[in-house]
Amino acid sequence: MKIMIAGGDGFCGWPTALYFSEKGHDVAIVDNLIRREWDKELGTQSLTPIASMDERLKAWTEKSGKSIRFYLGDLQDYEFVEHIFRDFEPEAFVHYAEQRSAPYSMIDRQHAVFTQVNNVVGNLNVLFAIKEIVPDCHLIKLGTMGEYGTPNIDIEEGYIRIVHKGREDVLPYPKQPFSFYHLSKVHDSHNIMFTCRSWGLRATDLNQGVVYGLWTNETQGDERLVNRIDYDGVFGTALNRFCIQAAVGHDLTVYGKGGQTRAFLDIRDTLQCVELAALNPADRGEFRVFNQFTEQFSVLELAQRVQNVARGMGIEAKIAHLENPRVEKEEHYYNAVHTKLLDLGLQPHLLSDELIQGLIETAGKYRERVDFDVIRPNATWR
Ligand code: NAD
Ligand code: USQ
Repeated sequence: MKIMIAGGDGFCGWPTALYFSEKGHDVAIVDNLIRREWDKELGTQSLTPIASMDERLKAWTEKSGKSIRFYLGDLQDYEFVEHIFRDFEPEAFVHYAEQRSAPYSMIDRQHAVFTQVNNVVGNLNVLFAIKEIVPDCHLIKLGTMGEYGTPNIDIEEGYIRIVHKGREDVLPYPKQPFSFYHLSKVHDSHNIMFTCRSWGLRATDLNQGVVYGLWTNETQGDERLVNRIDYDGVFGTALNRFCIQAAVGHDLTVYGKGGQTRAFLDIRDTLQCVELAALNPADRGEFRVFNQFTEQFSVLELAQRVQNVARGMGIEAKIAHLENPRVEKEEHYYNAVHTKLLDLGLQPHLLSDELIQGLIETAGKYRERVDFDVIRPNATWR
């Protein structure tokens, strides 16, 4: 399959590109490398040192004998988007290329506007390019479980059957997103749904939970292929952050009570889910929604789990309940359906103590790269 991975320099995109390439697909990466600029803006860096895109691709060819094409450019630039679609003619377009940090989108007006313009305009350009150039191409779009918020009823996969005043319909599930970033994903979902209905495009919206882990088969064994992993207060995410904090002797930063429950998955399952979506495409005109996660945890549960594993390694990690910088429920009902990917054959890697220990060990190896000053959250929702 000819598959284009937009955002292929990022945390999910890089291992996805290698995974598909290893399986023999014809892979092209699209990225404007802006994620590396956001690191500079925030005065932080990936815990792991990451090679330049040129070095990464050279190392992959040396290791695998396979090559991956790279298109450097911004999805907000329609001339560029038109060019890559005409040149590569993808059968599937995996769209990871967005500003994905909720705290980044909440820094100030400028960051909120940037996030929504970058994400919504980039996605719209992709939709127009598919319509004009490769109408049969399957759009596999990364959405987020955070589009739904935390309603006091079960979360369904994209749609809910509603009976109202004696009439019945299946409607898009209500959205109560957590941040301007999460809102950008809702806007994307609406635009994609509209174009499936109006233009007959085929699309799968993968409402992904928080991704943890680092290692995948293809990113191991050569320093130049190592994936990025974020630990800072803006791009770092809950479980990975806690493991890195434990390794370097920082308190585990639980926000508020820590009863916030979210959906989680291992990065190896991200690759599996995207592959399952690609191998089982949506029909023309279909806007398909999968909830992409394997388990639910509260933030405090995860911190306690990391604390226990660390203790077994001789590390005493303290849990600090910081004042919550976000506006979110700290105790709430949460039960999200996630059967569609399992039905397609997903074999989950459930969270294990070994994985947590592995992350703590990796963080220990790179501990001199950790800057304590960027760990605490500073973007506030209020
Ligand atoms: P990331 O920031 O590591 O990677 C995103 C990549 O997209 C970066 O390499 C960046 O340079 C590129 N990019 C951003 N805007 C671009 C543009 N306009 N044009 C071209 N390239 C652009 O993010 P990630 O963690 O790999 O997340 C990938 C996707 O998955 C995002 O859409 C995110 O919303 C979604 N997601 C991530 C998680 C998670 O826990 N990491 C969870 C759920 C959903
Ligand atoms: N949290 C803490 N301590 C921390 C970091 C986070 O208590 O040190 C809490 C947050 O308050 C929140 C929860 O953990 O309640 C999750 O926060 P997060 O930073 O791990 O993840 P989030 O902001 O939700 O965003 C991440 C990705 C985003 C993706 C989303 C999936 O950055 O791209 O869309 O996970 S979801 O959460 O399902 O929306």
